[in-house]
Amino acid sequence: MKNILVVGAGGQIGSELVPFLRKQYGANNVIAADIDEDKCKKLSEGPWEKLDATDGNRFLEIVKKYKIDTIYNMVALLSATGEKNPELAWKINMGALENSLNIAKEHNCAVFTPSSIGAFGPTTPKDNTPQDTIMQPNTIYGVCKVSGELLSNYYYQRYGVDTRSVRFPGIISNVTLPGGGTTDYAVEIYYEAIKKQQYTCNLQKGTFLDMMYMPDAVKACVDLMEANPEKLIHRNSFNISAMSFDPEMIGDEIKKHIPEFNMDYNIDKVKQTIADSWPNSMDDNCAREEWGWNPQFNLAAMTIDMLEKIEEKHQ
Ligand code: AKB
Repeated sequence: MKNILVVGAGGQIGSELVPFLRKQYGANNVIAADIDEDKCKKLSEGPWEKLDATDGNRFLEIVKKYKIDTIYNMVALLSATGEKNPELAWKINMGALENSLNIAKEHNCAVFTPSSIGAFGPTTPKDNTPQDTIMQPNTIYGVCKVSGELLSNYYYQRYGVDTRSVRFPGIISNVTLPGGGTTDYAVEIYYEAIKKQQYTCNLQKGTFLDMMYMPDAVKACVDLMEANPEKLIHRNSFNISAMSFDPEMIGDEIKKHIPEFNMDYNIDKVKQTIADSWPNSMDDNCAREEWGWNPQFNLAAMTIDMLEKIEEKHQ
């Protein structure tokens, strides 16, 4: 049985990854850690700890206390927030990763860290973006993600740390809202559609980006960590995608269920520039071949589920 630590457990992915892991490995074997104590308390059906992941001593104390053998490092300032404070983004994103890797090296832990479509940049091929290609991002978030991929591969090759990672697209979910991401519109649109039947989108028509529904995202983390290491040619990091759409397509899909839904546009220049530098759609065949990546939700299935779940919460 594994002893798992999820750092950044209160975030958009962490808050759904923790319950998913607890179902699989038992509530007491999955420790939720976050800098925000209130967010930890929402995950109190198992052990939790307040942790600033950039504090190496406290991080180590928790790893020793629970005899941790697997770390899911979900700590990150997202792309748009990162541009507001690049120094802080580097400090948090790289600090949490460095601590995860160094502690893993000393205490023989496996490490999962998400990378992102943000690791790509304007010189990357945009359509069917290959697994191995040009990576010259021009956001601090992307710089951290590429550095993180390289550092994780280095720790695997040099010290034998079992590091694994995926390049997540925009993640759509209905439990915890994302904050400060470029792809956040694709979550907000569902809430506003239910509340006001109206949404003002901050990315323009024709901005195609890869996306994924949360149940596929949390399953991807665990499937990769459970994959046979002999089959892994890549490690940090695998392209994975479930769908690619632009704002108009998601709006049209919502209209099928809420005919009075109306959408207009007010472009956020920072987010639009970031989105324009990212792929339209990634090729995720390496993930499919090396560890069986196979997403279940497309835009139509996700839209039905999102609207149902948000509707339930509003009743
Ligand atoms: C963001 O928009 O910053 C994130 C991501 C795609 O990594 N959702």
